[in-house]
Amino acid sequence: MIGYGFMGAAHSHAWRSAHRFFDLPLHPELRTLAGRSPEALAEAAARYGFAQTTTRWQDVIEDPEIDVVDICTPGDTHHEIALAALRAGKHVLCEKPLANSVEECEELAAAAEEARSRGVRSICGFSYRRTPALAYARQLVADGAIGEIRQVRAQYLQDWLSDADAPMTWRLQKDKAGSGALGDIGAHIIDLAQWITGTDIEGVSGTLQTVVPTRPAAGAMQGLGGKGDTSGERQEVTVDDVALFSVRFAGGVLGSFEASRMAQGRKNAMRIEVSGSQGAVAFDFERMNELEVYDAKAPAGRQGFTRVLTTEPEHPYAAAWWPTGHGLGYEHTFTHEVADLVRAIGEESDPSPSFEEALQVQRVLAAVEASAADASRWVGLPGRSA
Ligand code: SOE
Repeated sequence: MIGYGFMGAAHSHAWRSAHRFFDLPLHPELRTLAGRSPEALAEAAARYGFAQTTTRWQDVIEDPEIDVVDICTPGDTHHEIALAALRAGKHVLCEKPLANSVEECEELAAAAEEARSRGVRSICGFSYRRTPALAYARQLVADGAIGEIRQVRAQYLQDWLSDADAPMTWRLQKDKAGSGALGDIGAHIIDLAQWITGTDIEGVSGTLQTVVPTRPAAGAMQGLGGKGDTSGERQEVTVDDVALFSVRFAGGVLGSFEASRMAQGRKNAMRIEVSGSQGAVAFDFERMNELEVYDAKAPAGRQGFTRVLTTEPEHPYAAAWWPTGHGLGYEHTFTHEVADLVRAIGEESDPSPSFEEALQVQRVLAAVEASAADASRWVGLPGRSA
């Protein structure tokens, strides 16, 4: 594994636990953790259960004992590491977004396709696909339970940047992260909307805003957010805080999307609602063990969204865990991701989302940025500037 921050912790937990809950053809062993700071690395490796550490990620690629490389670093490093891993014949799990540009993603998708012919598997970490309620929503939509899809609404709302003095982090630097709320969390809802509806987005119109243009250069990050040192230097934020965009799916269905890390009170409100001709499904990650299902055919007077608890053996992934009604958490989505990848490696099948699917997400991100850069599309009201 390369990287040991928030995602490193989530992924390690998944690698440790997947085969203890799911029947998998192979059992992972955590061999090497790579990162930059030797002290932090040693502590993380001990905590996460890795046998050894290195400050050279290339050591992981060169080690013949290593079968899988898991990339948990900022986006600007994904392209180089993933390419090297695929070329060396390692299976790859790469965090989202796959890379920081369409060109890099195209190269990675082509390399993954070539590696596939050598039996090498790759997957991009859009982990929310493995939320039981969302996997169930996809099943319902595919089974025709809501009829023909008419409209999609998606939001990913967080508030960890609401405090203007929250400190600078790599997630606020374009050269490291590629974009802001758009690529960090908007990418998740783009992937989910396409996956749940089974339809690609083919056109967008969007706008981006950086609400807080500078932040304290130093400070104590507490997971996400935290408090910056207001007595010292402030650094420029080079990404968006808020992304709003409309999309058109292939076939003409419209969708509205919002990604924000400024949405006070919304901690991890990743929401998606799909309206169809016969009903609807609606989800909010802050209530991740529930899916709201609406049946338009219900008798008049008994209509309304039904709260389905997706903790039952009938729901995707849930049977591997706890007895009826005992819910799951954020970390389980990663465990499911790893379980699916390990099964695919053992069974020689292709896991998803593939790098090709991640490339399609990147194309949507790039299209939103291109649209947002073209201010001429804004129409001012009479006497007002757009
Ligand atoms: C930060 O906004 C973040 O950690 C994202 O990078 C993750 O992809 C998401 O799962 C939680 O929020």
